[in-house]
Amino acid sequence: MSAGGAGRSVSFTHAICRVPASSVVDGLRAEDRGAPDADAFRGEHAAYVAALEAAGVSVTVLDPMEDFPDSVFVEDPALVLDGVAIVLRPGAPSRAGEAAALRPALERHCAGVLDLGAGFVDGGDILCTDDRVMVGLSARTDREGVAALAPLVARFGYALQIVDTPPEILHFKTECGLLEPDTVLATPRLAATGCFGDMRVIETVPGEEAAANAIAVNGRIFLSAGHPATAERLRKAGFAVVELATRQAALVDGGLSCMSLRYSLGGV
Ligand code: CIR
Repeated sequence: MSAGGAGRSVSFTHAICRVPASSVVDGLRAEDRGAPDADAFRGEHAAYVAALEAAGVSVTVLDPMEDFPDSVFVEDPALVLDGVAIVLRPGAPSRAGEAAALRPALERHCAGVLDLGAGFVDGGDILCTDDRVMVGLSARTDREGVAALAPLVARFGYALQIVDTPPEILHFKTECGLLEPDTVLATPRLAATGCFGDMRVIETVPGEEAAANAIAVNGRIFLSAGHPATAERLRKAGFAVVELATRQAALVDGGLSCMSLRYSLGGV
């Protein structure tokens, strides 16, 4: 039997994605290693959408938004819990408008829409288990935002845990991803902080830290391609690994979790 389990943190009926805009060449990045190629990015994105569909997810693919170079990273302006969207307040000024721009789609496709009232929170700083919402404080997510988020997640029966993201990491989930409701993949650096408590932690293999931003979807683990030793480690642990190219997304500090809002309708 393969690992993967079931539960609201790893089982999804629906997802929302957005096609990369041509303006993604101007996407934010901590270090300039060259601009992504927009056509190649769209190719990687199409393969990502196809992988979600192959895992049984019904995917809504939104049109590109040229005004927002980073809008392909649809995870950051919203969080969906039990089918209900929470419109967040992204911490990068160039991304703030993505939240309002995404709202109509959330109204159309989710079971309800709530709003974060204050502060800043990026979805990339949020990792949900079945019973806990872990939020990493970062350059994009502040205490005021987390305080505003706390009563919203409580409505859905989640406890909220605040985590200090190491300062050199963009988002908390840049260096971790949920594999099963009680198991994470994490870099040794993030695991060493002790933030995962009694969860089972599988570490990325040294030199393959960029593999950490994996996602679990209906019994499959989507893993960034080009990290063979970590893929092997996961397969040996019983996970069904699907490797997906993220070369273009990585040039603008993006990965697998960022490119979809995954959720369930109808009480999975
Ligand atoms: C940014 O800096 O906001 C984008 N270039 C990358 C966002 C990646 N999102 C994520 O990790 N959730």
